[in-house]
Amino acid sequence: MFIAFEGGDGAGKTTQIELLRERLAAVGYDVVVTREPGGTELGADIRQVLLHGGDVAPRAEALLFAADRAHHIATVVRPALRRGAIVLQDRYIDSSVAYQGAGRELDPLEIKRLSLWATQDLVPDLTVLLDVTPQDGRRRRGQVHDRLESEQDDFHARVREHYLQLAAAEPGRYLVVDASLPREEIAAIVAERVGRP
Ligand code: T5A
Repeated sequence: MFIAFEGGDGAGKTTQIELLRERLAAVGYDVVVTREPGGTELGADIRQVLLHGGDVAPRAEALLFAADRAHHIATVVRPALRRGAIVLQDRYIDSSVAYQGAGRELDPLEIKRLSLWATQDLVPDLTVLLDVTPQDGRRRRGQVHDRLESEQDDFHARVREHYLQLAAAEPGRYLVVDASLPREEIAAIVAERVGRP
């Protein structure tokens, strides 16, 4: 089972992934927690350039996220899924569609096609979208902002809106949760949807 967690910066993805990991591991599931960008050694270098380097042109940014994804899916995620593990992944294709497609105003459909090519069409079984307002996300992140997080609230508003559109288009494959709920309440909603003990 492949579960992606998506949402604006500071939505609480890392927190929820850890709570679900604990729950699944406690009953003996093989659980792999990973993230994009940066889920591999190569990805860590790409992450550094993307989030903490200098200026990157929008199309170069889209290609670098896709390159990280291609390597990550081929070398970490597909092998884990093949051996029967549950993969919990912090960000996936929808991050590119929302941030580069809607946020940077590149064509969201082209961005999606690029990532589907990069991953040979690997689609998550479930995507958990933690819906956070730009203001709440900014407050939760505190003083530390990387290159994408430093974008203005209108950028983050476009990202949020596009995420919600993606979820509305495929309700069977998405779980949308209000990220302002208490951690344990969100965790219970996610656990119920995942449907494992
Ligand atoms: N990006 C990424 C793209 O533009 N395109 C792409 O294709 C990809 C893959 C990644 C950046 O790159 C961009 C998107 C991002 O800008 P990142 O470091 O992975 O950077 O950033 P985030 O994914 O945003 O990670 P964060 O750590 O900032 O946010 P999380 O993981 O969503 O949130 P979390 O769990 O760390 O929580 C944030 C804070 O809120 C608190 C936590 O304790 C923490 O302090 N919190 C709550 N507070 C109140 N109520 C709750 N329910 C809470 N849950 C957590």
